[in-house]
Amino acid sequence: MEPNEFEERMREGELFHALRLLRGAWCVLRVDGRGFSRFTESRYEKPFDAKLHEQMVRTASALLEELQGLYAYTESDEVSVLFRPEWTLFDREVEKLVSISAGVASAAFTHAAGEPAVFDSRVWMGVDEAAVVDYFRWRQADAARCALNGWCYWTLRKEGQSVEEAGRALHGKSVGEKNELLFQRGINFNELPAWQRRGTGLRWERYEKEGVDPRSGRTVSATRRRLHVDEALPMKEAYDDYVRRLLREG
Ligand SMILES: Nc1nc2c(ncn2[C@@H]2O[C@H](COP(=O)(O)OP(=O)(O)OP(=O)(O)O)[C@@H](O)[C@H]2O)c(=O)[nH]1
Ligand SMILES: [Mg+2]
Repeated sequence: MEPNEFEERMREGELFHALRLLRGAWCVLRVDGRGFSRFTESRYEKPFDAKLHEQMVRTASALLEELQGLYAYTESDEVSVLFRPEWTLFDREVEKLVSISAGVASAAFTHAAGEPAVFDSRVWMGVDEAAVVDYFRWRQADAARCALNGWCYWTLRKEGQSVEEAGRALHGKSVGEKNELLFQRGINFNELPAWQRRGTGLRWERYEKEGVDPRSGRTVSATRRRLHVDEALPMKEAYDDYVRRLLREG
């Protein structure tokens, strides 16, 4: 067999390598901690731990910087990173993007936490700005739902209820009833830290940096950019506006 033929036959096994993100589509890479229910069990406060939150923000920062994303949103053990339709990193190869984002997240989190942890990754694509706004509204609604459930569940467990008892007590309860359950125990859900209820956003901001030009000795000003972390995101329609502004300003 010709060497070239052999090479080609072997390459045929790399069936997914040609797969690329649709040209012109907005895309989001979402990484999620693998088995974090177990990983967090003995290491972090329940339902929320500020230390885990900080480690997730550091993971989100690493992803934004490394992949040159436009915006990152983190809640619980996940991070979504948004990219523009014209983004061409790795020629939009799906295998590269999914594996490298999972690798960056796993390395950054492990470094921040000091313990090995692993993330998976997936791709979401949207046809226009409205779809991107819906995507982030969807993840924020997930954050709100999980925060309310988590607070109710762990409040009952800390009162001494078993897994089954707490599950039964919450089964079929409305959002209002869950808020009331917490309120009766002295917890006002709406006053809990915003990052727990709404998630956290990371975006680029521009700033002016002054320096001295070594040739002329004159003070000059240059525009730089740095990451800004929004720990108190708006919610619902106001969050839609926040995302829309980001897409336009970039
Ligand atoms: N203790 C603690 N747990 C947290 C915190 N934030 C997220 N988690 C836990 O992380 C888990 C995330 O849920 P999932 O991603 O659905 O579950 P998982 O166990 O990671 O499973 P896979 O993602 O499918 O591998 C939940 O069980 C949360 O309770 C936190 O601040 N403190
Ligand atoms: Mg997970």
